Amino acid sequence: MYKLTFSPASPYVRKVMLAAFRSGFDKQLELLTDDNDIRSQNPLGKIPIVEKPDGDCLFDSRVIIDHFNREGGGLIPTSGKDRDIVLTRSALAEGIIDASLLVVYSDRYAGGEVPSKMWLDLQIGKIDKSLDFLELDIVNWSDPLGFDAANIGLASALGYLTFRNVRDWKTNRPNIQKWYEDVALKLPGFNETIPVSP
Ligand SMILES: N[C@@H](CCC(=O)N[C@@H](CS)C(=O)NCC(=O)O)C(=O)O
Repeated sequence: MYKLTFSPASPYVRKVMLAAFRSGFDKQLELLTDDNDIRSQNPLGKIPIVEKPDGDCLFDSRVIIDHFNREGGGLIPTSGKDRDIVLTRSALAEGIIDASLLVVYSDRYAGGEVPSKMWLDLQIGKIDKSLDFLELDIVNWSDPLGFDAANIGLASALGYLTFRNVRDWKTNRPNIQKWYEDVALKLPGFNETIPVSP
């Protein structure tokens, strides 16, 4: 079995779980909810971490997804332009998640102070520009692998924006909305991984 540090709110954990569904690892995934030895394996203190059946630990979400892809396939093309495209789109989705988390953390870790508006504006600006870019680009996201790592990353990013109420990404973005509705219906594991508060 693969052991995964689980949090039902984490968009990075969600990415890993969706990748597990896509590459056939979901049946081999044991979800660990309590603090445990595996967490101490990442000195950065971040989740997700996966312990493989051989006892080795992997972090972060990109590394875990790369592992699932090598062992199960279906997430990242092996070579060529398609690989570059999927990895670049995945990086964009990851950047939206990173900026969203920084917005959430700027409040959570402000220690009672008012979070820096300059910092929040910087992060929100990254999210908005990415969404505007995607509204035009998403129509090109043909997906020969069927829900690759980029699609999974974006599904997780948009779900998190809504869950934490970071940004309204739907208004005036019909192309993203249409893509998301399709993903919500067809992406394996989508419903099982909808974020909830722990
Ligand atoms: N780049 C990492 C980011 C992971 C991350 O930031 N996870 C959050 C949970 S959603 C976390 O553990 N935060 C605690 C912290 O930053 O100390 C990945 O892709 O796995």
